[in-house]
Amino acid sequence: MNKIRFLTAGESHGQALTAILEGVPARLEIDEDEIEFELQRRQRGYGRGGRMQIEKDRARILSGVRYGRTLGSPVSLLIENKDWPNWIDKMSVKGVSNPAPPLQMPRPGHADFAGMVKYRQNDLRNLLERSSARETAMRVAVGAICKKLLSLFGVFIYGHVTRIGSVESPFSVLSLPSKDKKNKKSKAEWGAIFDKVEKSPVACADEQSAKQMMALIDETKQKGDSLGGQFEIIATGLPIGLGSHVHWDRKLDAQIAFAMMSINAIKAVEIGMGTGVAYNQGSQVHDRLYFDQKSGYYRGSNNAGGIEGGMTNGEPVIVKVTMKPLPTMSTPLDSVNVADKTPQQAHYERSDVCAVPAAVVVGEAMLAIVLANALCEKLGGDSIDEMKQTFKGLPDVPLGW
Ligand code: EPS
Repeated sequence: MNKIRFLTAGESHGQALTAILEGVPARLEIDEDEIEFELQRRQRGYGRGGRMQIEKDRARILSGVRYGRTLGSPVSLLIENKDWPNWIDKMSVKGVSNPAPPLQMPRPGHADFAGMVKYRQNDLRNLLERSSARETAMRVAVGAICKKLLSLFGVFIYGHVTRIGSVESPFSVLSLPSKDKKNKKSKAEWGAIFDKVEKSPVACADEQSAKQMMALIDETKQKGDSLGGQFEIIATGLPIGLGSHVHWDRKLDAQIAFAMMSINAIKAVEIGMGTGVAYNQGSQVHDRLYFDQKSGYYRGSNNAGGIEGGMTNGEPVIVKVTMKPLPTMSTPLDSVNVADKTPQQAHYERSDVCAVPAAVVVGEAMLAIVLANALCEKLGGDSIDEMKQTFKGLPDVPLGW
C-alpha cells in the first residue's frame, strides 16, 4: 500500500492510542462523530469483558482537518484510554520506586513467550500491552475515514458473524441466489440485510443462530474458556479494475489477506469460495459471464468473491476471516515460570470470552483501508474533487472498448 498509509502507537493500558494517517486526499468531509459511530460499533458484542464498560471510545482529530475537511496533510488521531487512571503506577512512563511484580507465566497462543525471548523481557506485561487488541480501536478510527472516502464513490462495506465456536449461521452472502445479480442490489437492499446484524448482540444475521451463539458464550464463560469464530465482510459498488495482475504486491486479494491477517487472533483469510475451490470442479467454481442491455455484464455466481487476477471484477468483494479463541483464559493452560523454569499455569487477567463481533468491525476497517488505497491509486488526484472527475470518466459497464 503506498497511497494511503498509517501508523499507530499506544499500549492497552497506557494513556492513549495515537495514529498518523497519510495520503487522504484533500477536501474529504469528516468529523469526529462519524468516527465515533464506528468506534461504538466495535465496542459492542456479547462475550466482551469488563473493559468495554470502562471505555467510551472517541477519536480526537489533532491535525490534517480544517473546517471539517481534510487538507491533504497527515491526519493525526488520539483515543484516550479511560482505564488509564487505574494503571498509572503499573504503566508509568517514568521509572517508579516500587514497580509492579513481573508477570512470568506466558499464555500459550499469545505473543508473550516469543516476545519475551525476542525483546529480552522478563515481564510479559511488556509484550501484552502492545499485542493487545486494544490497538484495533485506532484501526477502526482510521478505517472510518477510509469508509467515508469510499462512500463518496458508492462503495459500502458490511460485515457479519457467520460462526462462533461450534455454532454456524446459515446466512452467507456467498450463498445468496445467483439470479440476484448481486452487484445490482441497491444500497437500501444491502442495508436491509445488514440492519439485522446491527441489532444483533453477536452481529449475526440469523436470529436463531445468534441465540445459540450467546448460549455458547455463557457456557464457555462458566468453564473459564474462550471462543473464536468466523466472519464475512463484503464491499459493494466497487468499480472494475482496482488492484492489478501485473505484480505480486499489487494484487488486491494479496493486500486484503495481508490486512486481515494483521488483525489480532486472525488465523485464516478466504476470498469468495475460498478453500471450497479445492473440492469443486472448474465448472462449479468459475463465475459464468453474461450480458444484457439493461444490466450490462453480470455473473451467474460470485465464487471468485469479486476478484479475478488480483483485480476487482465488478462483483462485490467477499472476504471470510477466521479468528482463533482468545488465549487469555480464566482456566489457564499449562505454562512455565520463565524465572525458575518450573511448571505453572499461564497468567490470567481480565479479558474477553469472545471478541468475534468486535473483530467484524475491525475487519471492515482494514478492508476499507485497502480499498480506499486502491481507489486512490486508480483515480489519482490530490483532492476528492479531482478523484470525482476521473471517476466520472470510468465506464459504468465496460462497454465499447
Ligand atoms: C485484550 C484484553 C481485554 C480486552 C482488550 C483486548 O482488555 P483488558 O485486559 O483491559 O481487560 O478488553 O480489548 C480492548 C481493550 C479493546 O478496546 O478492544 C487483549 O488481551 O487482547
